[in-house]
Amino acid sequence: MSTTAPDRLTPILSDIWDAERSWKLDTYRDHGGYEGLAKALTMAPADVVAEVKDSGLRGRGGAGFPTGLKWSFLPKPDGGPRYLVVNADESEPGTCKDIPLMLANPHSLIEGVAITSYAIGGHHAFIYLRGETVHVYRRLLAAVREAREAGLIGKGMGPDGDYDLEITVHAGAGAYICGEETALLDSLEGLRGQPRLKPPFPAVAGLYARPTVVNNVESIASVPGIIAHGREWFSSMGTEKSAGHGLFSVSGHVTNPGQFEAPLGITMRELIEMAGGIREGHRLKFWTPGGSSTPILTEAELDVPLDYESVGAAGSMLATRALMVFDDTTSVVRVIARWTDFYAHESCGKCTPCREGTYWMKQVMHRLESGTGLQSDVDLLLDVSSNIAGRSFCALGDASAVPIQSGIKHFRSEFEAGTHTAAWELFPYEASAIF
Ligand code: L3W
Ligand code: SF4
Repeated sequence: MSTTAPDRLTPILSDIWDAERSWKLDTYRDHGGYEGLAKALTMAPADVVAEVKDSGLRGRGGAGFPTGLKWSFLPKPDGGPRYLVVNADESEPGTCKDIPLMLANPHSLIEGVAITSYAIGGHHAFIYLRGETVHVYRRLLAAVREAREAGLIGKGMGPDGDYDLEITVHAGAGAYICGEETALLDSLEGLRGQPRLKPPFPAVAGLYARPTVVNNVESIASVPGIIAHGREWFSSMGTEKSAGHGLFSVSGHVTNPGQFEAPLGITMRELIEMAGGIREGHRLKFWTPGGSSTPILTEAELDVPLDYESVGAAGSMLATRALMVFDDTTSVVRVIARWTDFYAHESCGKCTPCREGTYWMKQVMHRLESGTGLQSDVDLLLDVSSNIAGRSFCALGDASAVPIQSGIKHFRSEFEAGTHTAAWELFPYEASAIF
């Protein structure tokens, strides 16, 4: 983690990341780890839910949905199982916060899993991990074993020894769509990972059709601090509607890319400064607030507070705070062509607008990138993308349209520079009438 400009940093999740063997139970406990769980187990589960709800914590996986509110959607206990599933399938281009968190301090997640499971009345929790990250898988398995051997999870937890919790770490096969919560649940059940129709939401019918809470890694790892220090402590950071602290992942053309943990509402200008500035001799061209799925922003938005409301008002989304920085050497068309390749590759194929549309946008982007696009291609991209957005089965389709639409909005001339006039475009006839 970067250590510059400490006055604007709030190293809470990342406080021990630089400590020796930070991933070990002893290190975590030396820094107050598992105190939140001990406290939670003395509270009524409903009070734990209320504490998280009142803290203002919002989901850190992209949508920003209020975490405690989601927990409170679970129906009343009926004697059957209910589950917590942690979405650790971090795959969004530019998003790189959950994997470092799980590597550097897996126990902060495990403690959060134990508190959350207790709060919702679950006795079996799953951590669904991106398949390619074998090193993270091993680290989580070792940490779960450590916690179990120390009696922190397993049978007979709490002062009265009447609470049991099992944690299963599951490695997926590496598909971006499995980060969509219902595709994740299908994958976890052993099915092909494709989104389900919502409603019912997982809170009502999730894993094995039972009530299930699905939360992002960072959301769950934020819970122990809230319980240990209280709702006011958490809500005193950030803004009124976007409370607390979060990991801001600054990557790309800055001098010192990295993770910067700060209150929500910090600005991109401050973060770029903390990251050592734009690399020497260059100027900022554009940036993303939350990975490739969020509309790009430019220098004009550098002072926008990075909270859900302000970034939304500026025409984008805070999402996962994957702040990718691009300087004046960048070809916008090339970047967006790579992102479009990504969406075309990761489209699960379930619905036609996304399956076919991402394929066609990819073809057109490649033409523009190689300078062989048609004059009509820029408008064709806008047409295809507008037939995907809002007409697809899940957010992946909408996301694939975002970079193209916002790229053309800001840098249309660069797209047009990739075109030339083809012979048939000179004639007002249908191509089929000519050939
Ligand atoms: C019960 C209701 N539950 C909503 C729950 C719902 C879900 C949460 C938010 O996508 C976004 C996406 C990406 N009763 C409910 C209810 N819920 N109404 O609230 O739901 P939703 O559908 O708005 O979001 P989501 O499916 O969680 C997340 C965007 O984030 N994104 C992030 C990508 C990040 C990664 C990664 O690598 N970590 O993939 C970037 O832009 O596009 O819009 O739990 O069940 N009435
Ligand atoms: Fe699959 Fe794309 Fe349709 Fe989502 S929008 S269901 S990823 S084809």
